[in-house]
Amino acid sequence: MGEKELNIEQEGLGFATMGGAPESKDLQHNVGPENNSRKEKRWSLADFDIGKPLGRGKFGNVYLARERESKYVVALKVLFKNQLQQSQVEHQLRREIEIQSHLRHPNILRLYGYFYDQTRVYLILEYAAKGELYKELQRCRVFSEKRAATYIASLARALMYCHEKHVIHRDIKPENLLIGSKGELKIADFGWSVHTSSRRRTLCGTLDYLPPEMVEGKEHDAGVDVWSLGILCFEFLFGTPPFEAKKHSDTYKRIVRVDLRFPSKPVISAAAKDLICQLLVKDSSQRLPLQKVVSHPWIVNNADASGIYSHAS
Ligand code: N15
Repeated sequence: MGEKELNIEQEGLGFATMGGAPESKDLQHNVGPENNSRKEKRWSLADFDIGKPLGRGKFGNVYLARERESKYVVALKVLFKNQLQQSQVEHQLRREIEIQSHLRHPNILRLYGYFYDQTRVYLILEYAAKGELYKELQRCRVFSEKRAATYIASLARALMYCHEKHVIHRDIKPENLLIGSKGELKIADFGWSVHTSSRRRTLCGTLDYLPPEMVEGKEHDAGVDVWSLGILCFEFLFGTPPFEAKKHSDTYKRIVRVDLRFPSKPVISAAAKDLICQLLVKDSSQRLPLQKVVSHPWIVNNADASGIYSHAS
């Protein structure tokens, strides 16, 4: 069932010939969450009805799209080959596709497949019906402890899954998170692809989510993800990341000193602060392991058991 969506390992080249030989061998893949038809398919733009733009990026845009035969709704990301070439990111893109296509987790946005033509590369991505998390955070200003704990638990489980597969540094800032139709959080790694939302522009090149070892240019490991979980937890509850400062250099200083201060408002439980303090630890080996994040009393007492935050509840 759906095991052949993206056979990058077998086929190897993918769109290696980014120059765009249209006759170059295509990959075969199916679309949909659990495509149980045995049929394998080479997708083309003609297979999709294209809808409204969902987002804009440096290399191209993302559109709402629907596969004509199955009526399955997806997000179709269109990247321009010449822009990818100019920025020398084709290799990175191929690597990202390879990683992403092997990840199957309810809290990680699926990459169903891809295809290309002479000028563009198209990524068939999961559609997250409730949109961008950072916009929701802007709208609400802060999240309730219940909602924050549910998101943090989902993220911790998704990151545990990634770490088991030796995939680290998921760059989990709010801009990289989407919300599914049931309110579930989805990591959608925008990575290098520079998503030019207004917030991104204003915070372009932000250090806010980076751990001390990364801002200091030292070696780093899976502990970076644990740190960013702490940053995110703080931001969900207080509305801004903890080490924010007007000047880049001041953020840098606050990160390396772990200058963590909790605002007096909103009033947040001691248990939430305890978790944040255990995540934002300078020595990456001393940060709370993800297994212990999901069993932390604040998570256990606040997160929805299903890992889904629903507006209805
Ligand atoms: C290199 C490659 C394999 C990585 C694949 N991942 C990405 O390219 C990351 N990426 C995800 N880039 C764009 C997206 C993206 C997917 C952006 C927006 C959406 C998306 N799925 N669903 C949306 C979406 N749903 C929305 C609902 C309301 C308003 C806006 C929405 N955007």
